Amino acid sequence: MSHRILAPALNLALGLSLLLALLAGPAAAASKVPATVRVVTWEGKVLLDKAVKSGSVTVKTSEQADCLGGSPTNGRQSIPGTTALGILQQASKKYEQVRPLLLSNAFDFGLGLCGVGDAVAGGEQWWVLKLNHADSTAGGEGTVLKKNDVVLWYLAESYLQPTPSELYLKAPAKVKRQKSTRVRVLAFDSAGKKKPVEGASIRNSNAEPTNANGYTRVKLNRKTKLIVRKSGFITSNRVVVKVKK
Ligand code: B12
Repeated sequence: MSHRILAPALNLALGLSLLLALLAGPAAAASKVPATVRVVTWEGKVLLDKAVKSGSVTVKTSEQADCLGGSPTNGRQSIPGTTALGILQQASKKYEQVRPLLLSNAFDFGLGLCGVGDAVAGGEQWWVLKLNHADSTAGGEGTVLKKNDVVLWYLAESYLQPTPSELYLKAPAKVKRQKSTRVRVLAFDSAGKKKPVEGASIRNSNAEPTNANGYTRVKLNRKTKLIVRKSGFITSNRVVVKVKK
């Protein structure tokens, strides 16, 4: 082939690869998926409840992560894609209260979570993973996330007891000052089936406990973080309600 024919072909190829590189830039950025990650303990402590964007990450494993048995070792492992463990690792870079993570590599089918900051599973305690309010059937790095998914890592008191249902507070993001506004409390069981919760009190409000359908009314006069705690349940999501005149 002569140079005269080759030159335009080369130019075209170069131009195309430049275009592809330009397109790949935003595509790579777009591969980060926004989702919510909650970290809650059986004592009702909320370590984190945030929207976080995450993608592929690298995590550290530790020989001290013995909560699931086996023989974990110190090491590093990359986790491709956006996963329930990846989002927790991403969050731990940003939020001090959820670092370091204590992870086990003792099993060939996946990584196990033993600790988040000071909350380390000891004795019968264990970290439960829920995706969109139902128990995940895979471990943290096998649980793949889609946009706006909700991940819950819950430190349960004992694997000998059933995991409590997860409280869920449904409230508007904005209300009118001192206007009585209806909110609802539901609870999701391990399979993700929801039911209204009666008799739940909403923290930071002077609302009556919820009725048999899970409803109550709140009146707020300033921006308020609402949350529901009830014995025998996993503490709810936090709803930040803004107040307008
Ligand atoms: C008992 C059990 C548990 C117990 C283990 C503690 C105990 N002292 O018994 C507890 C309740 C802690 C547990 C937790 C979880 N488990 Co489990 N568990 C089992 C089960 C039913 C039996 C394991 C066993 O005793 N094997 C016999 C012993 C001799 O073998 P072993 O290799 O030493 O067993 C150990 C490991 O299996 C380890 N282990 C148990 N579960 C998990 C999960 C992960 C991700 C890892 C890395 C290790 C691990 O703990 C066992 C006891 O030391 C298996 C199902 C099965 N039939 O294998 C599921 C199973 C292993 N668990 C599974 C899952 C998904 C989980 C959770 C992610 C559930 C959740 N939604 O939270 C969590 C782990 C979350 C985390 N912290 O990272 C899956 C793993 C699937 C996968 N490929 O990812 C399995 C296969 C069940 C299923 N869905 O089919 N589990």
